[in-house]
Amino acid sequence: MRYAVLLLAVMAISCQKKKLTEVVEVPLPSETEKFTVGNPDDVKAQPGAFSVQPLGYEYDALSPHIDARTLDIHYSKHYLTYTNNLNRALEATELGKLPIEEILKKMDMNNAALRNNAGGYYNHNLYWASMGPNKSDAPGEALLSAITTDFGSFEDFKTMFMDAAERQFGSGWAWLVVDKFGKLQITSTPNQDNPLMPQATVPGTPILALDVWEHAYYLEHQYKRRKYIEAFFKVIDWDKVAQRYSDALPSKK
Ligand code: MN3
Repeated sequence: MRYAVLLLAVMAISCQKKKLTEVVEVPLPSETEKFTVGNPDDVKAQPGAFSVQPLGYEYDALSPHIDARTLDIHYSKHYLTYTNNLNRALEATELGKLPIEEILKKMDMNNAALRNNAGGYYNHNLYWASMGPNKSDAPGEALLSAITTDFGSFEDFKTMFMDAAERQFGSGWAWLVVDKFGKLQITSTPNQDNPLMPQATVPGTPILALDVWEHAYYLEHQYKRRKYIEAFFKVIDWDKVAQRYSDALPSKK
């Protein structure tokens, strides 16, 4: 009898063990699990001072250089969150009536919520508008001529920009800006800072923006940031960059 009780106890314990093992062995999502690409037009910010800027192309339009899944998550999750948090940070202030560029120029750099989210909103707007499916390989005449004057050649510019993007430590951005003299400069900034903010190392009007946060490339390229930067160069919309260059020249202001 005592033996039977002991046997039951052993069975109960082994049963318990098996159950625990089963709980641990939850199958991980399969590598081949389908990701359904969404529609960028469905992304809407909560009511507030700023709306999401239309992406201007489908999530798969930049594929294979920028993959659809990365672009979908980047736009519909990360960017939407910056937009909603910016609106929240502007509640109960008068700042929301200003254009985003003016908010950035007046930034109180100690206001972390506004700094991160106003930067995150503006930077992504320019990033989306730096890319497009109808890209040309190089800028048109006026911008190409300025690039040649200020960097030596288009290839030199490309190398310098790619290096700045690659060397930005941790999360941040690489920029092509027009400074107050109308000269082109390359710079990079940490986190969601940008060249419009007070205390920028290289202040100026951004005309080309590259997001080098890991969320911009990790699914496709993992740690290989350089591969992502090379892919970005294949989808730059140089016509739009050239238009911003023209608008940013001091003579136009
Ligand atoms: Mn980003």
